Amino acid sequence: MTAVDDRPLPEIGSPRKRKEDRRLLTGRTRWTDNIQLPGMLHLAMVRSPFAHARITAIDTSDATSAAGVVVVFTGKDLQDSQGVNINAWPITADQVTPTHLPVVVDHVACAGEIVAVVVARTASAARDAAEKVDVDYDELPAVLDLKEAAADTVLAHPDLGTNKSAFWKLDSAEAGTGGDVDEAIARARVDGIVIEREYRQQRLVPSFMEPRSTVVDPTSEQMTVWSATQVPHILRFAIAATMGIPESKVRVIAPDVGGGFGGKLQTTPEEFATIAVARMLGKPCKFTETRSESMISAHHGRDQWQKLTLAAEKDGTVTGFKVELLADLGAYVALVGGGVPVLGAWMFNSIYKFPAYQFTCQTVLTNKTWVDAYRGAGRPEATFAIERIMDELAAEVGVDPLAIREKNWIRHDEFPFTTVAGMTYDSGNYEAATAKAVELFGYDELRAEQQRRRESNDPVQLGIGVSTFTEMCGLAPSRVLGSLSYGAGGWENASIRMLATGTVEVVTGTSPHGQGHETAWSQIVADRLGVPFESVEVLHGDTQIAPKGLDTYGSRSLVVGGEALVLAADKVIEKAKVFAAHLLEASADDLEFSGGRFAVKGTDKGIGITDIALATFAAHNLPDGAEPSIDADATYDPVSFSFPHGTHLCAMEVDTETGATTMRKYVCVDDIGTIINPLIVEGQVHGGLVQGIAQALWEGAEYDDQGTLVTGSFVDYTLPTAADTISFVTGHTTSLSTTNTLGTKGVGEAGTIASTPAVVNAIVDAVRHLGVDDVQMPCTPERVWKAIQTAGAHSGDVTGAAQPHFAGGTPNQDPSAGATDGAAQ
Ligand code: MCN
Repeated sequence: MTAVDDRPLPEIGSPRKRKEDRRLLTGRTRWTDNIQLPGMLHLAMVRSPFAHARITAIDTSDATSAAGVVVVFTGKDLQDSQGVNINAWPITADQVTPTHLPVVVDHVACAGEIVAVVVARTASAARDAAEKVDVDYDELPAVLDLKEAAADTVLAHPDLGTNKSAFWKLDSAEAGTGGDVDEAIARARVDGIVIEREYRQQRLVPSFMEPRSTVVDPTSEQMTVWSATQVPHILRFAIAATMGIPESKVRVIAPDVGGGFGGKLQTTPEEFATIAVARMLGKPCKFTETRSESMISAHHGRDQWQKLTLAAEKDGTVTGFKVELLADLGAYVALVGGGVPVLGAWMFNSIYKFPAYQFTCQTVLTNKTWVDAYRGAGRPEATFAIERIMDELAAEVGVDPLAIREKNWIRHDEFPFTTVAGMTYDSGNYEAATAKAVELFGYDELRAEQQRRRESNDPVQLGIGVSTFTEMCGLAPSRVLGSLSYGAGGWENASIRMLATGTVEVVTGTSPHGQGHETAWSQIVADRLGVPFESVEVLHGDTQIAPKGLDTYGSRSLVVGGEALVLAADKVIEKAKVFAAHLLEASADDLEFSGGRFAVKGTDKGIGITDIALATFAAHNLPDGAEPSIDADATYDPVSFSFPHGTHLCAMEVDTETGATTMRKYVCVDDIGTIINPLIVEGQVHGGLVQGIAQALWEGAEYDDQGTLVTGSFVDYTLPTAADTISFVTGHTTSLSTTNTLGTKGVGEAGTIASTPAVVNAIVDAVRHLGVDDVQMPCTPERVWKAIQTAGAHSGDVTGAAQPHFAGGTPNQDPSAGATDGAAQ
């Protein structure tokens, strides 16, 4: 990549340490909960212990008279002022969407719902008094199991008459993007292979570091809301749309936010309740949740049943893939909750050339915490399903899992490629990424070790898990989102202010919460404008400072927000060129811009862009009628998504006597186009990997028969720590994206998307010869042990272990075409 001229880019690709780390690591920042305002009151939420109930009475008298308490509000008290939690993505016109009040009035649809709000002078007084609120409930039967919910025998919301919220379908024959899947399956039943499987995506809790917190100051004409959110702009919109406050009278600030992972891509009951109370009392108010509250009342992720039917020829060439999803919404349809499973519709075919495809999704309401985006949102589920079933196909055909993938994947010379789901992938090179992963992994050596262990009947068997993936990230494009009835666009905005003293102030509509945008955006601008990295300052997360923006999620910030920045920088250069020509007394056509300087071609006359900024500030000598500014603003809406891809390989040891699993080696090779900051990317990949591996091995939100979340703390919800993981080996290949000028593809979710199936495939591979063909996630030792016992099979069958694996890297395809090595460590 080069900038506007052929000057090499010193910043893009440089492993800069994050600018933001100094204040974050030394504690010199202000989290929402640190905010103290004069006269501020504190809220505590009284939450329902029951999953499904009617409220028959609430006695607030003891709580109201408790020390330090100012007032206690019930849902009835807040009825006219609290707004409503919105669903921004009704996936069908007839979607059944229960009304989601922040503080319920008489019906509780899941444990943890807010039934009253205690307001006190201190947070501890509010919490103590919350225990004194006496609520009478009539318990109702709760529907907790997804399949039972689909049967409609017990209703999560009796007044709705059904638990079924929406049915959504994508069929390649109907869409004209492929053949008829049922015909393909029928053909395969006669003279091919049909694999039928059902996989469970368990519930997960997006465990961000900083619990959610909101401070509201209603004391001036413009209300200020600080919130630990990923989406300050969406929150401002939701407040305006549902609470009747004009957007101009609301300022939302997301200060430094301690992670989100999709869990803070939400407008929450707690935010609305805090705003309503603050406005009613005319006093600043704060609410910060405890970790236990967070686990039960911040939205959960995943929770699906996936019924899959794969049709193939006897040699393993896939002829059709049918996906039937049952997706749990929980008690309400959250902000984008209905759309998350549907996002997978374009990804179940992944990197493959399937001729026929059908995806259907039934979303269902239950009496559990609502479900919404969690890192990857729709794409990890899809990748898991296809990568697990491709392994089953490989086992059935009797070839190595890599060979079955190679037989079916899109070759690098076939891009751009329109898939059977109707998505056009702009670029990619699956051969290159896989060849590199195979090399870094030492695939053949590990397969040989696996063979030895099987032959010697070693109680500790070795399994090798393969997972290839692609994903659609960079949400945008607005037109596509509109066609899916998404309630907003997907563009992003950036502006650049060239200050008189040489500082370049960048305002971005993205809202980072751990991704390092201040650093990466500085690198982009430094290269584009030829200014020092240190002189770029990035502002974000405040709707007053950055009024236009659509925030951070869906690995969209670089490919959409970063590109907006490039467009704004190019506008700055164009504007500055006019002034440069005037000041240098030259024709604009004779100027060239390089290294932050305009020079008259063939002379040593020139002027720096920061000098032009100063000249426009002074405005003493500008062309007649010129606007004295080179500042610029740009909004970018891409024509398509970006499609990162990669190959992950995982080696797991499985103790067949205890079911214990140990990770031996993990290699991932990602193709994310141009890398802006390799250090940030490394961090993103590592974090993503741990989250995906955690779904495979440890995490799962479990409810008891009463609808109580029994994994409601970190004692029971087994979030991994660094000590639970190994050192990952990462590498990169590069095929440039053609949907943005930087050639980049997103990386924020990539690690999570591919790693879950890699681990489960490795575990199953270790014990497949014992008759095991699935272990439900999380693959705890107990589950692995039971799977081995249930299979009860003989040992010594080494089917599939010694097959030739992969022709990529051999002359029939050129895996290095279009590829460059990345930083393998
Ligand atoms: N990057 C890069 N080169 C690339 C791609 C990305 O240098 N080719 C850099 C970007 O400049 C940016 C970072 O990597 O600094 C992530 O970029 P991107 O892929 O655009 O993702 P977003 O910034 O939009 O972040 C969202 C993504 C999502 S969806 C989840 S979930 C997630 C994630 O980011 N949650 C996170 N990473 C997280 N990291 C932290 N620390 N905390 C979270 O909550």
